[in-house]
This record gives sequence, structure tokens and C-alpha cells, in this order.
Amino acid sequence: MSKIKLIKAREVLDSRGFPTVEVEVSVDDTRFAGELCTGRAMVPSGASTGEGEALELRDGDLKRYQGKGVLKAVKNVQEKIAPSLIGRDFQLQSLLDDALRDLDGTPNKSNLGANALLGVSMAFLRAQALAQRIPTDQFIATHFGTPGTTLPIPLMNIINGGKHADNGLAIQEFMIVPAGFDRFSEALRAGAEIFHRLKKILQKQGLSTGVGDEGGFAPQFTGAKPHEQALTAICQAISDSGYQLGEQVFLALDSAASEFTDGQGGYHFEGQTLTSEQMIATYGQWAKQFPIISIEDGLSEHDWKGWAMMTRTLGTYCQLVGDDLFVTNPIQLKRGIDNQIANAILIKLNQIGTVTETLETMKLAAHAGYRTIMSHRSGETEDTFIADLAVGTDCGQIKTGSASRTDRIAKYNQLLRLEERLGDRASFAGLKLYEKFKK
Ligand code: 2PG
Ligand code: MG
Repeated sequence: MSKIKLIKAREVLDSRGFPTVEVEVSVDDTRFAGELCTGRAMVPSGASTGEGEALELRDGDLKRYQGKGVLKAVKNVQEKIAPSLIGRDFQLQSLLDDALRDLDGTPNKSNLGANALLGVSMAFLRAQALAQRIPTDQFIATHFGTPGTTLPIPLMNIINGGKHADNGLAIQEFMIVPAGFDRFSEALRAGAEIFHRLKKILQKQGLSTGVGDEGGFAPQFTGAKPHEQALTAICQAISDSGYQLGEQVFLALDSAASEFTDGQGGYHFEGQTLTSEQMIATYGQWAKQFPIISIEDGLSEHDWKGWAMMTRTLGTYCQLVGDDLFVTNPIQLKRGIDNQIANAILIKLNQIGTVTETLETMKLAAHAGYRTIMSHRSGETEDTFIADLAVGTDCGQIKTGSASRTDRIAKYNQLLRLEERLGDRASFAGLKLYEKFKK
């Protein structure tokens, strides 16, 4: 690896128009003495965050960006991190990340901010890959010890609800899962075609086709069962596009259920307060009516008893994904594995704050037979790091929004480039990933 020469940070804007941290790390070029290789990275930001996430440092100065400025985090990079790292030669990404964690000194990065640390961590990785003339995804693959040739199944969030929209749907994400294809590019094409078809269906029903934070539609369904209306509209869009429902294209949900609890173990859902058992029964019923293959955060992050029940009840035929539940944290995941809670984990770099810890969590998941899904945040940027990370770790699934908004499409476009570059070596995760769950 090569010596760090420069670290620079700045405040930029994310897809919601709120500030976020961008970092540039420059290292010595391994081939040309005196030249530098510069890696740049931008940090995303969530809206429906898990309580156990690493701290995203915001200024709190209400005179700027409603308190959401990140100048403190930028200053921490420039004045606390840079002086201590510049001139050092970290032989491994993990050593750089250890140094960052030591500088911060807290378990949840609350001293310097996870947004400060993660920007440096990702930019350093990119700089090292550049210095060694290795594409970022392949550099990650070498580190992770995987082939780095699997293009992920896209979980495309085409109807947005919950905290990402303003339409009264409790459930945050209704995703299509185009898994039954030979290539990523074909799956993506199907996803985009279904998205466009859904627009026509919603228009016909007189519903709005404005999009939410992740580029999916955010219609205001007016019936008594708006969630079933959403699922029905999506199924129609899949069939009308000429794809086979439950053979080629499946459905997935992210309930983000922590957001609609009543604080006493109940769930506010379609005008009623439901128990955990009733929520599970609702999912079970839907899974009979619709080809739902994956449910994320189906219950609250505090409802571990409910989660155990849900895993026993639905876990044999459905991927059950812990997001707010596990917050990409190995300690939380270990607790889940030990108690047989969920069977998959959502992976978000900024929930834990460094690349190395993210990879550790993914390794732990893989060893326990849990699936891993690479994920964006609802507040994103044009940074495509997660596309490289998904391929570099062969994780098999990526959740990065709908077929609109450049912040989402940027990741899909990077995956198209990776598929092309890998050529014959590329494989698509495809149906085999869900073999276990197919009814
Ligand atoms: C989620 C994410 C991304 P947010 O809940 O999975 O879709 O949303 O970034 O708001 O936490
Ligand atoms: Mg989620």
C-alpha cells in the first residue's frame, strides 16, 4: 500500500438537498514517483434510522440548513484525522480503519462522527485501488477473499411509503425483484419496464405519479386496504409488461416497522392497532396472495420476541431481513444468529462507519448462512461505492431504489459497467439465490 499524502473534506449536498460529507484521500502512486492517486467518496444519510446506528454528526446550528450542516464533521476530518494519518503507510484497509476508530475512541463514533470516519475510509480504499491500478470492485474482492464476479439481483423500490413519502402507507418500500434472468442488465431492463408500466396503471386510476425519496411512486391509495392495492397494482404492472409473476419477477417489502409502533408493543396499521402476531398473520396472508420473497424489518427493532415468532412462521419460505434490527453491527447480528432471528441482513456502510467493520459483519453473516443485501440510504449522492462493494463481495442482492432519480440510477449504471468489464466472468445471482424460498 502507499503512503497517505493528503486528506481533504468538504460539505456537499445529498439527494434531499441536505448537507453531507465528501472526502478526498491522496496516496503516492506506486508506478510514478512524485505522482498522487486521489480517491473520493461521499457519505449517504438515512431517514428511518435504527437506534443502534453509529452517530451521524450534524452541526445543529439552526441558522444553516435547518441544523443539518456537517461543518463539524468536515473540520474533524481536516483538523483531527488528517494530521494524524498523513505521512503514514497503512498496509491494509483494516489498519487504516483501526486508526480511525482509535482516533474517535467511542463505540458508536460519536466523537468525530461516523460520517467523518466513513468518508475517509471509503476514499482511502479508492485511492489504494487507483494506486495499484486495480478496479475498486476487484480490489475489494481481493481483500474480502471472494471472486468478485457476481452481479446482484436488484431489489427495486417502485412504490414508496412510510418516512420516504407522504401518502399514508405505513409500509416504507414495495420492491420488485427481477431474479429470473440470466444477466443483470436483463433484470434491470425488466425492472425499468415494470416501473414505466406501473406509472400508466396509476395514471389510469387517477393517482399521483410523483416520486418519493428513492425514486418510486408515492400514490395516495384511498381504499380501506391501501397496502393490498399497492401490491395488486405492482403485480398488474409485472404481468402487463410481459413478465411472469412469481417465476421471473417477485416482490419484496421493507416495512421499516419501528416507524409505526405505538410504543407499547402494538403497530398502527390501516386504522387499527395490531399485535406482532397479527402483523405476522398479515404478512403470511399477503405471501399467499402475492409472490413475496423478502420482508425487511417486518417488526420493530425492539420486538425480538415477535421477530423470533416471525422467523419460525415465515422464515422457511421468505427471506427475513434485519435492517434497523441489526444496523450492520456484528454484535447485534451475533445476537440475532444466536437466537435464530431473521435469515438475512441489510448492509449499510454508514450504520457502522468503516469499510472494515462492514466487511466483518458481512463475513459473520455469510458464515452463519445469512444472506446479505447491499443497500443505499434514502438520502444518497452520485457516489457508486455500494455497486462496487456488492460485486466485490459477491453478496448477490442490492437495494438501491427505483428506476428514476440519478442518485439511484448512478448505482445501476455502475453495475452495468461492471457486468460489461467482467464479460464472460460475470454471473448473475439470479433465481438460485431464492431456491430455498420458492413455494
Ligand atoms: C431502509 C433505508 C433504505 P433509510 O430503511 O432500508 O431504503 O431507508 O436510509 O431512510 O434508513
Ligand atoms: Mg430498511
